[in-house]
Amino acid sequence: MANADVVALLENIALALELKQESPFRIRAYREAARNVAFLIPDIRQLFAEGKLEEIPGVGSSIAEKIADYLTTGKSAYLEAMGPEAPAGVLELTRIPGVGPRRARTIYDALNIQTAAALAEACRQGQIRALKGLGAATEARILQEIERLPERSRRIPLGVALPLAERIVASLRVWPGIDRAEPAGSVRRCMEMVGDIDVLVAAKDASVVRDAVTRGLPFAPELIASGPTKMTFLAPGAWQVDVRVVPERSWGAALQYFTGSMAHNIVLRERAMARRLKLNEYGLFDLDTGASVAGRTEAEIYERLDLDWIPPELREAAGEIEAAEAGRLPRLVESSDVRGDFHSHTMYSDGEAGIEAMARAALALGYEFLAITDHSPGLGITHGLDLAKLVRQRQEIVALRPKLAPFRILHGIELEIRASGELDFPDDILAGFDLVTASLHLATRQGTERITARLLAALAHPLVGILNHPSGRLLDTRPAYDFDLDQVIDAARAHGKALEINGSYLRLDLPDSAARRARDRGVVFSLGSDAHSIAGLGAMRLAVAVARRSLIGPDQVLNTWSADRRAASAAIRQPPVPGVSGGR
Ligand code: DGT
Ligand code: CA
Ligand code: CA
Ligand code: ZN
Repeated sequence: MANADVVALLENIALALELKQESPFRIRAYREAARNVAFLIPDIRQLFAEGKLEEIPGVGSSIAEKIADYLTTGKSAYLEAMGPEAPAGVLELTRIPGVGPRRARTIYDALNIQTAAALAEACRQGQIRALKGLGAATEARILQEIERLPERSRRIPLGVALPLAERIVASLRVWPGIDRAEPAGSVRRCMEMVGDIDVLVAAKDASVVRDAVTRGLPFAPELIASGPTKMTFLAPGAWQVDVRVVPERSWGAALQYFTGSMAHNIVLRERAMARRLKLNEYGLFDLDTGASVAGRTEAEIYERLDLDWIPPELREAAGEIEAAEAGRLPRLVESSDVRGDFHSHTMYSDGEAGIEAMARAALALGYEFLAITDHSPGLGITHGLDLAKLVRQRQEIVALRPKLAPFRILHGIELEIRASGELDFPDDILAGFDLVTASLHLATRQGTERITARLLAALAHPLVGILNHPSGRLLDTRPAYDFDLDQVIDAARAHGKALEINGSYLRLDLPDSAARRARDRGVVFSLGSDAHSIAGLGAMRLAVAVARRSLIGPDQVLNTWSADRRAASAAIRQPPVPGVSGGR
């Protein structure tokens, strides 16, 4: 598996750089590239052959060069030049959330532990708490994370599963003899992590579908099982795909059934029984006569059960059926409501594209505006905007505006909330931005009170409008920091500030459960792609998906508001600061 080997190479380089205490910016770049390669759909050797390595998100010319060297020679001159490689065991241990390279090294050096299983055993015996810089609480957390490892590695992030599912159905739809193809299961429900990718196909003949799967996909699938109504294959990345074949007349019933969730379906089946009807994947039938009463479309099934059609994102038996019965399902925000993006990066910090390219890409998406929010310097010396870069960026944006009008480029900033709770720029500089968004990336283990206080201080600051990725969790790899969500929600509400729903497929933050809580308390949200490249702007749809699962309607989403309404909001409007003239 070339992709997995390249992931290991990039992780090894990151680890070597980290042990040498190199620039955090470079280390992070390798780590992000490794993650993106891990989630890559095509075979990386093919991309290399086509000269397309730099199209992988997070892979610039310098990382592409290292990958090319490795794919050509089977080894890495760059890695070898850094001296003897860290033992494989150290890298293995760093895969455990909460175990960084330093800790891995300490544990390896002291106890010669090289595997997660051996580390779990050492935790149980209380050997880890005795090591320098660790302790009983850390030991317990490490053990807990190791126990959750098998479950983690099996599931697929939505940001990988959704585009993959869509590529598959797009290829199947155009195959002769295939009438319809749609994603189903948890992908269609937009769960943040999915177990596998379910695809439903309507065709007269299952052998046609088998041909389409083996010959019509943009990659070579590894067929695991193939029967008359169901096929299972692995896509590159070893992601499992289930394809089910149904006749056209059962399409709606099958789509409803295979979308789930199981809990939602059970309630629906009981509802059918109460009406002397039987619901299954073939249709909705009269119990007495056996006659079919619905099944071609999903809508007619819900209608026949006296329900409004329920958006798939809500089908979790969590109150949606009662709401559909009462005609009270809320209108959910849609991608087409979104007028712009509040979170994006350019080459001025760690993005890959320039301002104009990003803005033109946003324009091509039909947006009215794009906020450029590069990092403030606190995240790493070479990384963020120093004052000189800030001035150049402002000049470039001001010069671009007339070229792109009426499209609007907002000069924003992703401002670090420092470990002390101070913000990374003084007020007179902040006052010059069109939009100030604040993030907490550093010192994330201070404990509930201090972390919460830092978040509250940022929300209370009159010049800060949006709190980015408020929980700090990384999907499947790092838990949220320890903070008081309810206090953050209340503060956002009280100050009229927005909480972000960050669509980066590595984050999805706020997560749906937390966003739902904030939604119920009337908070306004900003949706952000956190794009670091042109393609990254596409992550907006994941933010929309999380918002929909959280029952959020357009009225609670800043991105859907008119320019006048946006400008009047405390999340964007800059109150005048005495003695300072704003840059707008
Ligand atoms: P996942 O894959 O674990 O993220 O979750 P799902 O919901 O996609 O589950 P999956 O792939 O096992 O099945 C897809 C849908 O098919 C599921 O949501 C409901 C339906 N389904 C599958 N097996 C059964 C079953 O035995 N009974 C019922 N009622 N529904 C089923
Ligand atoms: Ca599934
Ligand atoms: Ca499945
Ligand atoms: Zn960002």
